[in-house]
Amino acid sequence: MLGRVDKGIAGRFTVRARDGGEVFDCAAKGKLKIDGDIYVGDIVEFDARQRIVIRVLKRKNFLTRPYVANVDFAVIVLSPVPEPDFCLADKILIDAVMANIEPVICVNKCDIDGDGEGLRRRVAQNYGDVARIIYTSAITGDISQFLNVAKDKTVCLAGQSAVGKTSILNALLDGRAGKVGDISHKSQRGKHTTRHSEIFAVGGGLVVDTSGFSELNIPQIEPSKLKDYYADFTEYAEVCKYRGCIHVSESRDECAVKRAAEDGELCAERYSRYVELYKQSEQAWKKRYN
Ligand SMILES: Nc1nc2c(ncn2[C@@H]2O[C@H](COP(=O)(O)OP(=O)(O)O)[C@@H](O)[C@H]2O)c(=O)[nH]1
Ligand SMILES: [Mg+2]
Ligand SMILES: [Zn+2]
Repeated sequence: MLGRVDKGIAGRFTVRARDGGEVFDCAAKGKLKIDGDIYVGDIVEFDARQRIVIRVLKRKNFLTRPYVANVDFAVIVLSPVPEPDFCLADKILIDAVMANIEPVICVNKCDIDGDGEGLRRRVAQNYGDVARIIYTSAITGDISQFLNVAKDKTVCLAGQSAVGKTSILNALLDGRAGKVGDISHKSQRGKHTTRHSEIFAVGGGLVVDTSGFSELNIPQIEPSKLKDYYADFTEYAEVCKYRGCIHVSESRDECAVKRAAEDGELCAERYSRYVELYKQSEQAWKKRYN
């Protein structure tokens, strides 16, 4: 039989059959492991009688941080509290674009964002040219923009801990998505409550809740290719002096991307995070291949 992996913890997989939607608690054949061989969202062949996952069918696409397969949108959630991690958002964005998954940025907790100068404005400056941006408040139940994206689609909620991913889902499901974490007051980071990814049926679509993380490795990519995943650089990059300009150590006269960032045409903080990420990738790449 064919089914979809809705959840996987410690060698047990919740597989929902394609026809009928019956749910089976399965083990996996041989050494197949969650987040290594089997991802949440995978379509698998399984033996319903013996309750064993036999093999994973070819994926349409997948992310590895978080591990999730066959999604239409990666919704990257940011919120005013805890302190938004734009570096993490950049990295998930790159991962999504690399995986051919359309990114959406969701600013949650709009109820505490104040007006004018808040996170909404900063996010629009950073990502307005890169992704669709939506605004929600899980607490007040103002999640219609999220619903518009999720309708009839498979969307993955991604982003740092405690931004309200599970809360958004709970608002959609009347609390059935499970426990919401607190924000620990010391670090303002979320406590880890969701330790795994899980798929929930929402209306006609599917939403994957994933565990939050505050740290993420750099993308697995050749440093000189990193720039190709910054759609907002493209129009400037076309007029850089040198073909293949990296937009890092070239001079202002040579590099139109650098110029645009300095002159405020391109979001300066996004550009400087790019330079930082480029340097980190370069170091990691050297370590790996020297
Ligand atoms: N003010 C406000 N707080 C929220 C909102 N959404 C979530 N929270 C709170 O943020 C904390 C973390 O939420 P949670 O859903 O566990 O975040 P997750 O780690 O991203 O899944 C909880 O204390 C929630 O009550 C929101 O829209 N507004
Ligand atoms: Mg959560
Ligand atoms: Zn350049």
